[in-house]
Amino acid sequence: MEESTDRPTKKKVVAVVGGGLVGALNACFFAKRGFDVKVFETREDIRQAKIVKGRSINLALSHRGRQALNHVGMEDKIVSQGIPMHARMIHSLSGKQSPIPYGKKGQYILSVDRSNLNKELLTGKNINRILHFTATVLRSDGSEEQIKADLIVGCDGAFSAIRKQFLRRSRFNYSQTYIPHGYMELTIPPINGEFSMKPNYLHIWPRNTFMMIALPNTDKTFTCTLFMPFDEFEKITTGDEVIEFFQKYFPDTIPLIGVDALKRDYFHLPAQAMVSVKCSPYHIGDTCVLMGDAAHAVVPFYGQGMNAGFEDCIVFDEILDQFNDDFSVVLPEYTRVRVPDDHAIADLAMYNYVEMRAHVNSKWFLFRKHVDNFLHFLMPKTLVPLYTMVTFTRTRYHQALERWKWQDKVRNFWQMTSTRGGKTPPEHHIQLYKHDWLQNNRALSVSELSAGRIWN
Ligand code: EGU
Repeated sequence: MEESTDRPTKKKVVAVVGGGLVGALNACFFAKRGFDVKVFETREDIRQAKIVKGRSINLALSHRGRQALNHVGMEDKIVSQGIPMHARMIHSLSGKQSPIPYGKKGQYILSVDRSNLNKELLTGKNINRILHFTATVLRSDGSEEQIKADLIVGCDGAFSAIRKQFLRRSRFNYSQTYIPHGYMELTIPPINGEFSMKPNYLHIWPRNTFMMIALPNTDKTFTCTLFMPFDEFEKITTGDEVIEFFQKYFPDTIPLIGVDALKRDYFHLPAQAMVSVKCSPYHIGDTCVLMGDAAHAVVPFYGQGMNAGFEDCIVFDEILDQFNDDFSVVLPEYTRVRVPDDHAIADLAMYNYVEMRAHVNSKWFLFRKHVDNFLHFLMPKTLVPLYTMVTFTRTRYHQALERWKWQDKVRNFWQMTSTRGGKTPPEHHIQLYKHDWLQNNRALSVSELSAGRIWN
């Protein structure tokens, strides 16, 4: 609600630092609320750039991200440019392919092109009148161009310059963890102008420590992402060794990528690092707030990095509504509400990394997902797979994490009773168990999960 008597003339200025995915989306959100938005970006304007380097090429857009796009009227456009993935396609070592649906019929995630999405967000009709691209860095000492803003929104990624200012302050918590794995992107070209594998799937080659996934692109290529420990990347030094490695772990992909392309592209770029960042609070006073990777970089093993960052924008927008754009109340409330959820998705992604690396081959992956889907089929209200809550709902991440902890106990209980020769317990047993557990509500701390070890 506009209190036109209090501030009738001047629009509040919001400086969004970072013109990446979250910065550009945030600009749309703030413009829609009637703020005077200025976007600062040190890289060249990607709307004119030919090659955009760094960061992964395609991303999995799911419910949370779509909801955020919907708030700024861009969901339909972006969805129409994405490729639906209704299921995973698990590739075994022998080349056998097995699909596992993501959800019920009609539930799917989308493969979207990062640079296309970024361009669309920067040219969205919501922000064309306020976009202020500049090659100067926003510096606290004002040594470059100076602007006065009522609010600074740091959306400048995992290595945020804005967050660096937070680090100098008392009582700011910060941790960052590099995982031992790196990733490398390779391309599967089309064959005779057509996709060379089934397009509407997220293709996965789970091989414990080594893992590859492939997402479809609109130009009928697939972008493969190979995940493996840096020391393994370094062991491979010649083209022949690359082929030998692929022959051993991903033989069915050699003809798809092509021997020559593989030998060449493997050495094109070094493997990229993955970092997980947690911090709190997300704000300073009533003037500065962090969102997206600047607040919480996550490892990519839940496909939620962009989705979580986009959901930050919705949450902030909802709190602005609730407190009439009063930044002195909105900023602390945003920290209070959002930190537990962003920390939870950072933990879940790290946990999935640890789990996949430890014992996820194709058989195990198929088995686990089928068990989850079957239990969900038996008790749709009680046992919801974690990835379903994360991917297809806006269940708060910290609640999804809590629920998953007791569901795991329920499953163990069920497995225990059934291996003792008992039948599947009737659902009220499960309900009782859940009730008891909720009564005790002594949640496992994250450090008790194996992901916790990575943090310490
Ligand atoms: C990793 C890198 C399959 C894009 C996690 C699933 C990912 C993506 C999974 C990347 C996996 C892993 C989920 C989605 C998605 C699965 C998910 C992972 C997209 C638990 C471009 N992950 N990713 N989980 O369920 O919830 O299919 O870089 F291999 S989408 Cl690691 Cl849903």
